Amino acid sequence: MKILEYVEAHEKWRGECINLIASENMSSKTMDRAVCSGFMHKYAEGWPENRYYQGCFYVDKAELEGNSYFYQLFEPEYVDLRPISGATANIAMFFGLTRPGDTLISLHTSNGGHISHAQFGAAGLRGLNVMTFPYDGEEMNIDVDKTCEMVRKESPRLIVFGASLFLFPHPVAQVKDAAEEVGAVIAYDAAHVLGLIAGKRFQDPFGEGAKIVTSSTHKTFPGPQGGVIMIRGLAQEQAANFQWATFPGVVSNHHLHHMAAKGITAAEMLKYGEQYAEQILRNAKALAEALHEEGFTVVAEHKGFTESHQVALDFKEFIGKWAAQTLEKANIITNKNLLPWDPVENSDNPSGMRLGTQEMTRMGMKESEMNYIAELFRKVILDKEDPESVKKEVIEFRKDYQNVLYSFDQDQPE
Ligand code: DSN
Repeated sequence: MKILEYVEAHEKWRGECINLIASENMSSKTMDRAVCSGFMHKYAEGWPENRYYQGCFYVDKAELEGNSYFYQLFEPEYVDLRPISGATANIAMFFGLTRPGDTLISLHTSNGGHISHAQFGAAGLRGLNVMTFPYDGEEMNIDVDKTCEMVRKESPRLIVFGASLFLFPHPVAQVKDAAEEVGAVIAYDAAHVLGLIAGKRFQDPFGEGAKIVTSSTHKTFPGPQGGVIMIRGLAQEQAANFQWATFPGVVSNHHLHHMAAKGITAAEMLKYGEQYAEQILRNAKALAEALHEEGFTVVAEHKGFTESHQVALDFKEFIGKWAAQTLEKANIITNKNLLPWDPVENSDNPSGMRLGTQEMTRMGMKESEMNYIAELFRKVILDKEDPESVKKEVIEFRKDYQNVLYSFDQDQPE
């Protein structure tokens, strides 16, 4: 049996890599302790202090305390840490708030929308009629006027903001009036930007008009793989349907170890979130500017490239796959990405690449390190240097960034 060897080899290799996948992060040792704990293999169906199983005395305390940190960070009226992924949270939302045949407006996957919002994903499985936001590729954002027109004409049940390619805040506040006129509920999938919202450095979805925020918990919010649902201002009947849809609808037993870890991460974000989010954004700007200086086409130059953790590169030819694979040989981990102007049939080999600074920021990198990373990109992609020789530089460089910052680890002895 070699599985443990593979796990250990993976940890060693990825610890020697520059990771720029925008949907990943590193957990603190404090959080790891909760994940690899006795909570992992126990049952607690139901609500804290109202369970279907005995033996939940400490689980209840952990869940209530974890919830309290989410209340402090995001100020919802109700929080539920039980969804086991962001997609599960979205499925609960679709079952709780819509019926088959209802119309949903969400972002097309070509424009960076998430698969769970798509006709071919969870929304379609619920039988929804999925319409997609009119999108402005130049602005890399939803077209407000055309969207308001669409909302007034189509009377959707649900409008879902949020994206996987997410450079700029979405126009939640600008669409709110049109949504209210037709009785549509605004939801916001914060998966990519939950940590930035926790750090008060992105938009405020509830303040701008969303009544539901769903999210995964392991991207800019550096928790365990998992999901969360929060609601504020939803009608009582809708809120009750929604809670039912979560449990017993799409979750039977939630993953107690991940629930505890989400709470620990929220406590870390209460203490360090603002500093962390600020540095993520500074690093994203610095990386975008440095890549531009090195000769790359960075998307949305006229808008300052980015206001999130992400940077998008446009190679101007269909080399996204080659670029990602070649960078991997140099121990630089990225993902190819479809850009709004790419033909959908090129999704396997698009012209773009999406980068995220959240993980390397958590490992202690700042603006000067972003400049160095841009140089490495130039060597591998533009100068076509041997990736194996760049890899040696990356391994050496990465040795100085091995501790998880903005976390309780820094408060504790090794
Ligand atoms: N597919 C993930 C991403 O990388 O953005 C979101 O679930």
